[in-house]
Amino acid sequence: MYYLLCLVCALVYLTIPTATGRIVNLSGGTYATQSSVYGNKVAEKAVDGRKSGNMNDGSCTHTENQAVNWWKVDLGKHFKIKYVRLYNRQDCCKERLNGANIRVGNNTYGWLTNPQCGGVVTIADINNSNVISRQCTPEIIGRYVSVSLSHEYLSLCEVEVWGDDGN
Ligand SMILES: [Ca+2]
Repeated sequence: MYYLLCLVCALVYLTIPTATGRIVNLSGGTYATQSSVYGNKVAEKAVDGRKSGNMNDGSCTHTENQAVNWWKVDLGKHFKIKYVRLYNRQDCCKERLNGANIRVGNNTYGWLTNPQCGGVVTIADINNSNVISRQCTPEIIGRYVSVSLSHEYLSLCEVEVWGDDGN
């Protein structure tokens, strides 16, 4: 009888699915940096939880226009990233985000080399919505998430990084 119970227990145990973490926004309040700062529009404004697309509301980033312009967030440790959402500027110049590239990986300076999460941002994306989503297919394990753009000002009003928090 004892052995039979143990066998039942073992079968039940083996059929329980492997636990996975919650899918949450990992970027809120994390440490962000960018290639340069235009005005006082620093990188942290894209992870301050405020999503207004109006630059005058003070919750959007802005770089200078250099050859390569980038924004990067450090999640503190690596996570399995599923998708990334960019909240674009809406008061002006939203087309500047055309060609932006999202990358996820473990290389701190990987805004040109870490694996790409989805395709580059297109004009169609920009015209379709003020929030541009890119799915990482397959999911990418990484600590750093970057957005890069060549020869154009880079402005981001919020960046959400959705992934498995392991809890
Ligand atoms: Ca913001």
